[in-house]
Formats: sequence, C-alpha cells, structure tokens
Amino acid sequence: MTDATPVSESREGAVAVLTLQSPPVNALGSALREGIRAAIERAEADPAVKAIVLIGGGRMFSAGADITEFGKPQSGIGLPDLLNRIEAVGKPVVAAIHGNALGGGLETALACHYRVAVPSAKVGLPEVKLGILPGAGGTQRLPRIVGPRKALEVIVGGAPIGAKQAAAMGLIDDLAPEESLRAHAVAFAERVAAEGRPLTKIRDREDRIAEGRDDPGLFDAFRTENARRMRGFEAPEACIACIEAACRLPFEQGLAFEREQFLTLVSGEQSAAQRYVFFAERQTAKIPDVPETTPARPVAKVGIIGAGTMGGGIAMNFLNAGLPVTIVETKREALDRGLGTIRTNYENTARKGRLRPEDVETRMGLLTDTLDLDALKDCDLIIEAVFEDMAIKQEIFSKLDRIAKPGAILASNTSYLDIDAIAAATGRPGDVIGLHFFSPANVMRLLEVVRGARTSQDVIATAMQVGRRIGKIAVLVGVCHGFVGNRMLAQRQREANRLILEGVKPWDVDRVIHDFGLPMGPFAMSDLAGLDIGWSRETNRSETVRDLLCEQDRRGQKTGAGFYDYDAKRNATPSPVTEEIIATVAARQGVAQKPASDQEILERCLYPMVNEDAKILEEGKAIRASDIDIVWINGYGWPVYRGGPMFWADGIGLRRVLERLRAYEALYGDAFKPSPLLERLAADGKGFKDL
Ligand code: T1G
Repeated sequence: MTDATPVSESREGAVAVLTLQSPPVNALGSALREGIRAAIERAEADPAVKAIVLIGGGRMFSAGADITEFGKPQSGIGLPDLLNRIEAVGKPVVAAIHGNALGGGLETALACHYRVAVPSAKVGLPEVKLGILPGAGGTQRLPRIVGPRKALEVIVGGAPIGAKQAAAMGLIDDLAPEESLRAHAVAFAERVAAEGRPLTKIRDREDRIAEGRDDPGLFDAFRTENARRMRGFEAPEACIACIEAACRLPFEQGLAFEREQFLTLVSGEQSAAQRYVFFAERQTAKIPDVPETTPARPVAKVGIIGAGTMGGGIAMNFLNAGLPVTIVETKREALDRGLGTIRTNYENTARKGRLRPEDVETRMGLLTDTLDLDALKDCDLIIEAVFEDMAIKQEIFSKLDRIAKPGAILASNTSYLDIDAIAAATGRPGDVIGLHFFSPANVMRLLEVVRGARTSQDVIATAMQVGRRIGKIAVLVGVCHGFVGNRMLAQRQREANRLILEGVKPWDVDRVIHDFGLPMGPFAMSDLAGLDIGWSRETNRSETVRDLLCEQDRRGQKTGAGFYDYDAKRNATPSPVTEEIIATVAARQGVAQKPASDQEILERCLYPMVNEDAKILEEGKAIRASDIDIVWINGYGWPVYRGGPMFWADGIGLRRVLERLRAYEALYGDAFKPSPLLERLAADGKGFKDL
C-alpha cells in the first residue's frame, strides 16, 4: 500500500500492521486520525485479516493529540470517536508501543484490546501539565484497568511510567524484546486470534472501579494530600472529578462528563498559558546566531571549584548524569563538609525510595575531591562556584588559563557579575561562559547560560547541550547586572521594600504574591535564603531594615527569626520586632505612611518586572519574550498556569500596564518610567507575543 498517507499498511500473514508515520512524534492531528480510521476500517472489512497491530513509526508510538490543533475548528474524526471506533472492531487490535505513548497516544492504546511494549517504552497521561485532562476516554478507561487510586496518581501527577511498571499495573499485557517489537506484537496478535481470546473492552470492566465505590472517601483524601501541589490549578480537580465519575456513572455518562470537563479546560486561560509554556520551553534551544548544527565540544570530565551549597549542588547534576567530577576547595574541612552534604542529599533521596543505595555509591564513586587546582588540567568543562567577588573570580580564571587544557570550557556560576570582565582575566575569552544555576542547584530546572561578548559559538552550543544533558532548561542570556532572572527580581524587591516602609506589612505583601501563585512572597523568600548574604557587621551601616534585622541576629530561618519569627518546625509568624524596626527606619527616612490595596501591591511588585523585561529585550539580553517567561517559571516559581510575566502582561493588555506604570511614575519617579518598547507596543495595540 502507498506510504503517502500518515499510516502505512502492510501484512504479516493474517495480521494487518498499521504503522503511524507522522514525524516527529506521531501527534494525532486530523490527517493521522483520518488515516488510522480508514486503515482500521479496511483491515476490519478484509476477511483475510484476523488481527490488527497498531505501531508507531519513527522514535515513538505517539505523543498524543496535536497540541497545535487546540483552539481551532476540529476537522476529520475526533479522537474520542476514533477510539470508540477502534474499540468496536470485531477483531483483536494490538497496540505495539516503543518510545512514548503519551496522552491521546496512550488513550489510543487503551482503546485497543491488548497492549505490547518494549521495556524502554514510557506511557502516561500528561494532559494535566497542559492545563487539560485526558479527553479521549483516559479518565474512564484507566481506572478500569489500574483502579482509581493508581489512576489518580497517573492522571493528576502526569508523570510518565516505564513499561515494566505499567505491565505490573496491568496496563501493558506483554513485554517484547527491544529489537523485535513488531514481530513480537504480530505473534501476540496471531495467538490471540488463533486462541479466540475474548475481545474484552476496557469500558466493560467493572472490577477495579469497585474500589472507588467501596471507598468514596479516597478522592477527598487525595485532594487533601495533594492540596499544596494543586494550589491555584484548575485541571487537577477536574481530573479527580472525572475519575470519581468513572466509579460512579455508567461508561457513556462518564465519557460525556469527561468531554464536558475537557472542553471547559481547553478553552480556559490556564490551559492556553500552559500550552504556551510547553512550546516556549522548546523555543529556548533555538538560538538565531548559533545554528543547531554547530558542533559541540566533548564533555566527559567536569571540574568544579568550590564545594559550598552551590558547588555541591552543581556537582550532583553531573554525577546524576553519570559524569565524573573533580571538586576543588582551598581547605580540607570545607571539602569534607561539601562532600558530606552531597552524600547526605543522596542518602535522603534513597531513604524516600527515589534512589537505590547502590546508585548513591555509584554517584559518589564518580566524585574526586582535591585541594589542588592543577587536578583540573584534564577537565573538558570547569565551573567556578566560589564567593560572589569579582577579584576572587578573576584570580581563579587567571590560574585556570594556565592550568586548563586547550579547548576546555571555563564557566562561572556567578549570579550577577560581568562575564566579560571574568573572561578578560584569561587569554581565551572565547572559552569563557556563564552557567548560572539556581539554588538548590540539584533541584531547580533553570540554567541561565550567559554568553560573553567573545564567547565562541561552539562553547554556547556545548553549554546549551550540557544543560539539557543534566536535565535543565537552559536559557541563553546576555551580560548585564543580574542577567535576566535576578535583574527582574531586583525590581520586585525594591518595590516590596518600599511598600513596607510606607506601612504595608511584610506578611501582607507576601500574602498577595503567594495568592497570585508564587511559592512564597519576597520576605518569606529572603528569610529562607538568609538576610545576611553580602552583609557583615564590620561593613554594616545600620541604615536599612535588613541591616537592623541582621544586627539583632534576625538573619532568617537559619537563626529562628528574620522578617518573621520561626518555631522549631520553621513555622512563620509575623513579628512585632520587625514591625518596630520598619517603623524606626521609615521614621528616620521620613517615609510618608500610606495604605496599599492588594491590587496596588501586586501592580507595584510585578509591573516593574514586566517593564524591566521590555528593557532586557530592547538591550538584546534575552532572545525572545517567551525565554523570559521560562526563566521566571523555572527559576522563581512563577505559576505556570499564568504563562510567565510576559504572557501574563499580554493577557492584561500592555495599554493597561502602561497606564498603571505612568500613574506610579507620577508618584514614585523613574523606577516606574515605562520602557520605549512597552510604550510602542501599547501604542500599536500589540503585545510581547507580537515581537
Ligand atoms: N503535539 C504537537 N507537537 C508536539 C507534541 C504534541 N503532542 N509533542 C511534541 N511536539 C513537538 C514539539 O513541540 C517539538 O517541536 C517536536 O514535537 C519534538 O518534541 C485528547 C488532549 C513526546 C516526551 O503532553 O512531552 O493528548 O520544537 O522536543 O524531547 O487526551 O514531546 O521540533 O518544532 O519535546 O524527544 C498530550 C507532549 C497532548 C506530550 C518527546 N501529550 N510531548 O520529547 O521531543 S494532549 C503530551 C512531549 C492530549 C488527549 C489530550 C515530548 C515527548 P519542534 P520534543 P522530545
């Protein structure tokens, strides 16, 4: 048969093999759905065909529905109808899975009578991460196989599961050898047909959903247990309600309920934001002047200078990726403390069952510790993670220039400082780049890759690739104070500090920012990080609220008090001591006391960030507006269901943002002076998305 269609049809004896061929991920767009429908109907009508195998061409079975089709008029058969059609075929239909079967891809497999997979395959229903839910029967079929408890984890969590685990759950009927999935699936289909095995439809299975009927409280228990993780999101609750409906309603009614919930979510603001983020994350890898074909330098050995919190966390990223790391400190006790922290982190992870004990030893076995900088001479990538002081960094890079082998990439983890000034301390500025990790470095997904004026293209390409290799979202940024993320953060911190001097309580600022969707507000975050970063009693000038807090040893959570008072479990309570300190500083500075509404608090903290973003774009310090959104979602916890600061501002309308900036500029001056880019976009009735 012709291969021009997105489904190629072939025969193995009495088995029709239908191969999905819609690269790169066999997304189930209208053409592929129609292709599957036509091929299935031909195979069903052919009396010589005794069984059907559905298999993915290319690198996976299917990544699910075509996300780019959402919000557009549907053409061709809808996925739910296609799956009901597959399920109704009077011959065995076997899904043969390799790579990924996600979302509608797994739902398609669930509509088949049997599922065969190779052990390396991954299946899952990640729709919740797009602000939607499995809208092609997944919330009704999955609980009928694995039970409501497991279905809640899979659907509300959205994480992929390996084929072996899926087989243990009854989701996969047979595991095939990695190299012979097609042959194995054909043989499986032949056996099913020859043995006349029942063509059980998942919709008809009632045994597992009895759990939900017998224990209706399990749904509220799940809600309570996951409330923190689901805070602010709409899709998780809809997922739970659909699984609850699967246990309560007949299949068709459950399907109708699921459809109704899906249509509500897919047309909502949160899903639009989360789908935007899905594609924005993938855009970060696209660098206009660094072609994707740029050859990367080999990175097989990594050196890290500094075994403190950042150095240790950075090392863990590479150890997790199986790369040997040599870590250098100036004092043995600092090295021992750093190594101890790394081991403790791994052992804690193992204690939670997320790492086998033998994996801890494997990782630690890849780690070499030394006091000798010369030990880095064979490293392909050296990352400096020492104190945030330019002179110290320049001295280190000057030494590295002599020690490191030709072609080694020399990176600084600096979070603010000028990469060009650091590069100037070497004779190889083309090899110097910034790799700005976010604390805790082994947890936070964001990596700001800071290109210097003379950083070479292949070093940039290598850094972006290394970022992906260690599981980060790498965003390329330019040299300026604080790069992108921290430069924006400074805007919010300045306004938050001014608000409390005007009499707004720190806990009210934190409440507004937390209710907006960030994990914590500016003052709780400062207490967590420590108020004494860059502060010392010797250089202290006793001028700011932070100075006075530190003077009283109120340095944050670590000292049991900062802006808040903390109990032994680090539960925070507002502090009258802090209120008094703020009043003292405000009086000394003659700051007029004035209340601020929640809306004003939000605008004064967030609109200057948006304005700064426009300046960052004007200065070319970020490639695109969506990169900035990815920075704040993955580095600072901006709620993904709001799409990032730029997407959010576009949703408000830049005319409105400009109007408010001008109102605050009249009261507070240049801090709110609108950027020319923002003024221009607003005047044209455009948004950052139009850039
Ligand atoms: N639709 C459209 N395009 C997609 C896509 C999809 N589902 N998945 C990936 N792409 C594009 C992606 O943008 C990129 O494009 C290219 O394919 C390679 O992707 C009814 C409603 C499968 C784990 O959420 O998680 O089914 O940048 O770079 O790293 O219930 O893609 O090259 O132009 O990510 O190897 C649910 C989404 C959909 C899975 C592979 N499914 N995809 O990762 O490649 S909604 C998902 C992924 C749904 C039904 C519901 C990953 C991957 P470009 P990539 P990868």
